[in-house]
Amino acid sequence: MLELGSLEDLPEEYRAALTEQNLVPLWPSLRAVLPPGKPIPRTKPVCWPYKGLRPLLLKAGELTPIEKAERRVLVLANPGHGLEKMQASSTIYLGMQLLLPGEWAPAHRHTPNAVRMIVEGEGAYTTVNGEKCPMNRGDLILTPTGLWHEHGHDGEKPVVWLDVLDLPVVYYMEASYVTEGNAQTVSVEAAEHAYQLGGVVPAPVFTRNDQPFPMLRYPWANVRKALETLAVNQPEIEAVQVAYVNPETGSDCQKILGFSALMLRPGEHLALPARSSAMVFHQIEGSADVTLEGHQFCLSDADTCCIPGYIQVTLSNRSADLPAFIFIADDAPLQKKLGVYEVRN
Ligand code: GTQ
Repeated sequence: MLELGSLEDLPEEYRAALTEQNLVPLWPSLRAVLPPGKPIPRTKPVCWPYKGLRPLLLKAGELTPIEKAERRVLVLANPGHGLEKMQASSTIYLGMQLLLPGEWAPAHRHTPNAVRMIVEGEGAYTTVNGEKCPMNRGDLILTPTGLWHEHGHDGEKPVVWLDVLDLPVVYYMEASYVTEGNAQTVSVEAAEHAYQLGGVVPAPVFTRNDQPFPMLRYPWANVRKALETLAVNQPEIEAVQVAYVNPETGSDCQKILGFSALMLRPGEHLALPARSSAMVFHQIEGSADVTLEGHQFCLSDADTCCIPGYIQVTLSNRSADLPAFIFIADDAPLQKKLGVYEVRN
């Protein structure tokens, strides 16, 4: 590949004349924006062990009252992007949120989409568009773009959950903003029972459910059962993995980020092909090694890590006796819509 001219090759007064008219020569920067063969990601492989994070999050509970935080969150920031950017990858935002007994995080709605993966505690709930969703370990709760949401806690112990948002994308598009609201009236207790069974959906004669986000809570007990059933009934399947989808359409449950749950059978090593999308792994149960070029992360309960795209990764269950369960977030839905999604074998 030809070596291109640098900025310094150009006479100073020429460069000044360009700058004067808001013009930039492409060739000195061409290889940076179009590197040969594959991208040069800013996203670094990073792991955030829960053991290190938890005491600092609980300390934030002492240092900052909820009224002074609105959302009491420690952001899992990728140093490759600069910590101040508050990004795990180019598209994914991750935050660990703490709610103490009796606290309330007031209602708002915003353009970025969020999901919550519940990490610990009982008795908290998120109310999304009037639907009250209890928060228990491993549950996934959607708070999609534009829907009102607030968090409350009637339990006795701290509750912690992982927030996954497409905030970096929506912010980059200069489309990120929030609207404050009043406490919602609860109109329905979590309606996930309407979608108990794959393949059949509620179909009332007079109204079809045409909401863009019909299912807001995916209880872990159901997802875990689906994975275990899959493992038992399809022993030949390559990856015991289920995607969180919109039960009305079967497509990704949100438009920008995709979510799935993976079960590693006891002793299983699963080699994933290099894909163009960055990925986040969060350990729900058990423990697993995440191995990629030059890095190995050992994930145990509630640990979270992020890896860039275009890299092969192997997931290994560290136990020979017990399954390991991992929650996965990636930006494949966005990449597919934009036509840049790739799998390299
Ligand atoms: O709970 O609504 O981690 O609005 C970042 C922004 C959580 C939330 C975050 C948010 C929220």
